Amino acid sequence: MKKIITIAVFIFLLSTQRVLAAEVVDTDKDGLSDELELQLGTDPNNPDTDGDGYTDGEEVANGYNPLVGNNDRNVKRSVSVDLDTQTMQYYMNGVAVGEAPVSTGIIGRETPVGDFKIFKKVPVVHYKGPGYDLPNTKWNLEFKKTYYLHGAYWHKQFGIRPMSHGCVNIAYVDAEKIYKFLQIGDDVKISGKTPHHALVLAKK
Ligand SMILES: [Ca+2]
Ligand SMILES: [Ca+2]
Ligand SMILES: [Ca+2]
Repeated sequence: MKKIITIAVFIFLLSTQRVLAAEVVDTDKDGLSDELELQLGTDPNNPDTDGDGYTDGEEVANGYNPLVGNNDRNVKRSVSVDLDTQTMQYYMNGVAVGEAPVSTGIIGRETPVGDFKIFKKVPVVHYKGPGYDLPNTKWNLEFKKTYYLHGAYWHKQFGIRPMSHGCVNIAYVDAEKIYKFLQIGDDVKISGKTPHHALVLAKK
C-alpha cells in the first residue's frame, strides 16, 4: 500500500512539473517567454531579435527597445501602482513585463493618486524625518517632489499593508528590477484607495 501511494505521489509530482513547464516556454532561452515575445513583437526563436549583441530579455529588463539596435530606448515604459491591492505592474509598449507587491503610504500619509513622471533616479538615499531614519536606502525613483518608488529593507509588508510616509516601498529584489527598467520621463500611474486594514485575507 505504501509503495502504491509513493508511486501515486511520484506520478502526481511528475504531472505537476509538466504542467508548470508548459506554462512558461522560453524556446530561445533569452529570458522572455514565447507568449511575452509574441506580445512584444520579438522573435521567440531568436534570442537577439535586433542582432545588437544583447538578448531580448536583457534589453527589456534594462528598458531598451529589443527591436532596434544601437542602444535604442525609444519605447514606452510605464508603471502602475494599485493602492487597493498594494501591487505594481510595469509595462513596455503597453505589454505587462513585470509585477511586484508594494507597500504604500499609511492612512494620513497616503501615497498621492494621479499621473506622474519619473524625474530623478538616485541609487542611494538617506530618508530622515520625524520618527524615521533610514540610511543607505537603495533604488530610488522620484515621481513627485519628495515622493519615491524605492527599495525598503526595514520591513516585509509588501502586498500586505501600507507602511510608508507616502513613498511606494518595494522589496530590494523587485526595486532593483524596476530601477533598471524605468528611465527618467517614464509614466507613473497611481490609482485606488489606501486600505485601512492588512490585506492578508485577500491574498492568494
Ligand atoms: Ca524567449
Ligand atoms: Ca527572442
Ligand atoms: Ca538585442
